[in-house]
Amino acid sequence: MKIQILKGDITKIETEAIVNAANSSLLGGGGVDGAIHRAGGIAILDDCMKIRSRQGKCEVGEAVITTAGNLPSNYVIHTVGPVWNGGTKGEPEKLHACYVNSLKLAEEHNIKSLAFPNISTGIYGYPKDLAAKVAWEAVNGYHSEIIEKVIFVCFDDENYHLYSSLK
Ligand code: AR6
Repeated sequence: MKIQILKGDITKIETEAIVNAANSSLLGGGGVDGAIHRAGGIAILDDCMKIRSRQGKCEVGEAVITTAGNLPSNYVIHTVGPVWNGGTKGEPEKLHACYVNSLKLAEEHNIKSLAFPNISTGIYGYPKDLAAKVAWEAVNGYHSEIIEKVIFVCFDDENYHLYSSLK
């Protein structure tokens, strides 16, 4: 599995799937979630609502998959990161689970390439340096026969520099 680091907007990335840093409602929000729903259009929300009526909300650390609507990718994997609450409320384990469960779901759909945003490091307030380590360990430590490429898409300079120094 090749790991790449890019600086940019995840809605422009052409991997088979992109990952969304969603919230448990799955009904959209700000940050990267807002950008993905805006660029992908109503088809994403329609799929999210179907998932809601099937299983209810999405728990922290879990992941679900929808169409990508008008985006260049085929799928959006929505995962719910933890809100930072000092670091002793299971935040690292939950963040790790976001990455691993997204990778598992990608494999189930035979997805060979996917792109992650820096989950929880915006509105949810997870310290960027700690989140980058968790993300890197989770993805780098995951061995897949199916996934060929993972891109970490960093939107801000701080995350881009942190990821670049981890690699
Ligand atoms: N492409 C890539 N990364 C982005 C983009 C983009 N277009 N826009 C922002 N980021 P956040 P969270 C980065 O706040 O902390 C939403 O309202 C941003 O710089 O989007 O997991 C949800 O509905 C940051 O590094 O997600 C939830 O309620 C990273 O994406 C809540 O925010 C994550 O920031 C989730 O909070």
